[in-house]
Amino acid sequence: MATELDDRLTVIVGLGDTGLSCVKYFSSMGEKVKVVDSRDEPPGLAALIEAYPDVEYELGDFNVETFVTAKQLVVSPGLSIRSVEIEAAKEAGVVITGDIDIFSKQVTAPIIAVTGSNGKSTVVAILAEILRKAGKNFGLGGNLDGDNFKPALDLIAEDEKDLYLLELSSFQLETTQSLGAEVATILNLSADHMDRYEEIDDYHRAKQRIFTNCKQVVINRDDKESYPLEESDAAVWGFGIGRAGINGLGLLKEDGDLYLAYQLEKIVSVNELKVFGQHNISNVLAAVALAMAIDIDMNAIKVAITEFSGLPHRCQWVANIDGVDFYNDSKGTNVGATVAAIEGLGEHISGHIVLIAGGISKGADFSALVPAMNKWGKVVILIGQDAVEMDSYFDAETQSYFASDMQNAVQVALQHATAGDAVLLSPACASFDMFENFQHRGFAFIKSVETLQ
Ligand code: UMA
Ligand code: ADP
Repeated sequence: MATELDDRLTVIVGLGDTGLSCVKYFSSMGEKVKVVDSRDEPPGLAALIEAYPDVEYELGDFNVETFVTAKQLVVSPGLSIRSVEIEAAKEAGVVITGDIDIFSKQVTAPIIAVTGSNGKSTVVAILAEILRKAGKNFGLGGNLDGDNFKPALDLIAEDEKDLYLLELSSFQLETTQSLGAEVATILNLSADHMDRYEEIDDYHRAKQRIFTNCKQVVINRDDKESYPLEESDAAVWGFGIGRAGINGLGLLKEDGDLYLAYQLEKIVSVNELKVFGQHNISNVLAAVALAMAIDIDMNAIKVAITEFSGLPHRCQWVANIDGVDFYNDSKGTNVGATVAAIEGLGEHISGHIVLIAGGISKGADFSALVPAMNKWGKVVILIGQDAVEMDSYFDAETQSYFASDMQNAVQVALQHATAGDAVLLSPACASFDMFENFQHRGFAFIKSVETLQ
């Protein structure tokens, strides 16, 4: 009996980095694809035309017909799967998937998967250093930025790896059915992307998908929201800023010194770390737990964690001007991150913090910034689209000022700082109203600080 030919197309939704990696992957598999993007000039267009001149594309307003008649939709993380067209396709029985889902079905080597509201890139960078020191042949990809960046599907074109280390966002997890990681973690959970989710629970549920069918989990004892909601047989490792329990990483006090420890075994002294702040100790502990879960040699772990000096744009020291230190935490794009940065830096310096914040609020509730600033700060300088909304949260204990741009913000900040204080750019907001991305915002800060010298 003749079988009917399925001439429906795989439709790749989004022509950014993910979209391009999907085109590359499907083309290498001989699968016919079409690409759609709601933008008139998506960033991947020139590369698509050059490398894949035969691939069809549709730009501008989505055509629902393309969606409902597709074989499957491979949706980029920047787009909500709750959009009308994607919902319509789902109703019509079209499979909705994403790059991570495809990746996880394709590879056989173990996957280490890291998500969380904050600290993902830092933990992944520390773990990558550990794996390098241990001589592992591993692929590094997912929701990263900068030099480390590679969409997951681009890793498949490379030579075979022993294991894969993926940073995953809630957006990527939404389209992932069964990751099946060797070890998975939600580092922490606080509100973010509330412009994309109706409720914090939706965001939480998306993050929980990281645990589907995983063999081992790493939980943060200080954040119950990081625990898997579903019971499973997965082995559990814990980390937290407290005494380490069974199968746990934590802190141990001995003769007045504080040590990172596994159960009762000291690993290194906290003083030997180059990064500061409780959030970073937590990040290092998480990376060690993940490394131990896959049996990495403790010597490699020790060397890597004591050498790690932090990523750019994350509480990065920039300069000292007249006794005032300037720190770039442009990657602090939500309230939880900025609170962690204020507390970490506040404990680290002798004076007070002058905070530069603001941008696109993403529907955030900024209340948690107030006690942190009242304790560790003295002045907040607000920039960007939602500066006035942000200002309404602060009380009389923290003075606030508006600045017209980054240059103006650092000038006003310096006027209000005295020797021993620190000026901290940690916006608690997205950057797209004034900058291309958080890196561009961080570099604008660094450049503005340089003009003060
Ligand atoms: N967009 C449209 N119309 C479309 C498609 C996209 O307007 O049809 C917009 C989206 O709303 C978004 C932008 O285009 O603002 C980019 O979306 P995309 O899905 O094309 O993004 P990619 O270039 O594929 O990059 C994505 C991740 N970006 C997002 O999820 C927004 C990158 O994470 C990731 O490195 C890359 O996939 C490869 O895995 C960056 C990021 O900002 C670092 N992530 C967010 C975060 O960390 O907070 C989640
Ligand atoms: P992500 O990749 O999740 O955005 P990063 O490692 O890039 O995380 O750090 C982003 C920002 O989040 C940092 O600049 C810092 O302000 C804050 N941060 C880092 N680690 C933590 C943590 N463990 N808990 C809370 N905030 C953190």
